[in-house]
Amino acid sequence: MKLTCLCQIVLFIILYNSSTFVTSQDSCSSKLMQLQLPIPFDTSSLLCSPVWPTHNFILRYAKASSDVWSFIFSFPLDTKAYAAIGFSKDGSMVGSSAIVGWMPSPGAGGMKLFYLGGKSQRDVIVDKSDLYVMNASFVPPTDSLGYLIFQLKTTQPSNNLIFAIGPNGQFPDYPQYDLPQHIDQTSITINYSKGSTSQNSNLKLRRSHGVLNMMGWSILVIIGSIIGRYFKQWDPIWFYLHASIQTFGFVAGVIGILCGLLLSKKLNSKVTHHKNIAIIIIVLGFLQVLAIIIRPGRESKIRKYWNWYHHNVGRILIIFAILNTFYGLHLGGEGSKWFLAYGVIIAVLVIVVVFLEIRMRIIARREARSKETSSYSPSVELPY
Ligand code: HEM
Ligand SMILES: *[C@@H]1O[C@H](CO)[C@@H](O)[C@H](O)[C@H]1NC(C)=O
Ligand SMILES: CC(=O)N[C@H]1CO[C@H](CO)[C@@H](O)[C@@H]1O
Repeated sequence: MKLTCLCQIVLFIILYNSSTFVTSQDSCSSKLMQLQLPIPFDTSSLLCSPVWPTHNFILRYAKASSDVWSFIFSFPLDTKAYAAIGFSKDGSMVGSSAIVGWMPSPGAGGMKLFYLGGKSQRDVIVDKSDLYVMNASFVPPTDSLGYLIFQLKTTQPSNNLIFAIGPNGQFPDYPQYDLPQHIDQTSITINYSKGSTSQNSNLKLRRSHGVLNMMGWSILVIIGSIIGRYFKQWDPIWFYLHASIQTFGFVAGVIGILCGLLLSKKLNSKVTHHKNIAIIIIVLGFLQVLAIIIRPGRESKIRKYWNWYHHNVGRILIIFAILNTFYGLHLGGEGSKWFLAYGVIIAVLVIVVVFLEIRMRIIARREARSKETSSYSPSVELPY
């Protein structure tokens, strides 16, 4: 019993050591000794930062002169995937430029520049970039370690860096160099003077802005309206449901729009139409809240006009919300995944509304007919 245990430990140590021997991973504490080739710039003052620990991506860099920065980006090659480093304005992928390196087999590697114009493959364009890259080379000092060595001609490189790793065994091949979509990606902010990194905060803000608005104005408010229009027979539950869902949607939506305003301020971005529609939505939302507060009693004479007003303001709000959601997804350069997901949700809601509307009209007609035949019958009015 003890012996097998010991054997397992020995075996584990051997396996563990051999695997670390084979990978020979880079780290910020190890020197750049493995590089046989001469590096076309001074490496004595390079700072080092473990930019993406999950995949052991390491970045070394230094300011070479007033308008040249030197970089050595190292990553493990034993995963048989491409590795990419991108310089982004705001931390998002769309609109940035990336340097990609790969090695399908020992001795057969490549590096290319790509412009990331969108989140689908046809918008990722090879040999196009906003970066002024000089003295670039791809050096695999071992079969399991790759170095992208390059210089950027810029007074200050962006401190929003993005990284991506490709799917196993798929590479941008000659002659088209179509880049396969990554299986993992990250977006960080780096402080070049310290070498410290943090997760990109713009991205979190962007996500919150998108999700809150989509949930609030563009899904919850629609569900709340459906309950208000088609489930009045569940009195008074429908009212509590309607009021609480709309309040929830309104609060989420207001926070979402505030996130959006903060984001556009931080990024200094010109999203005039998106912003204007958002302001219309928030004004309509406040009008609805106001309408609830000052609503006349059910028996009041002006209640008819109030109903007309409340329902139509709600409809206009929903139309603007759906439009602005799709428009926002477009502005954010979101992939087809998001369009599809939101499109499916809207399609399902439309089908539900059509079904409920038909059902309601059939019931109303039936009751109107029975009213003609019998003298007393509760009147059912279509709530326009
Ligand atoms: C053909 C190539 C590429 C395709 C089709 C593609 C597609 C996508 C898609 C669909 C997303 C959204 C993923 C999600 O929300 O879960 C995304 C996000 C992201 N991608 Fe890519 N990508 C490509 C290349 C790259 C490269 C080369 C980099 C980095 C150098 C990169 C960095 C990022 C980052 C950081 C994100 C998250 C931030 C954001 O949403 O803007 N991508 N990509
Ligand atoms: C980076 O770190 C330095 C030193 O701590 C600090 O003075 C500087 O303000 C930081 N820069 C940014 C952009 O946070
Ligand atoms: C060492 C080396 O090759 N340096 C070159 C880097 O790129 C600039 C601009 O292309 C050249 O002027 C340097 O000679």
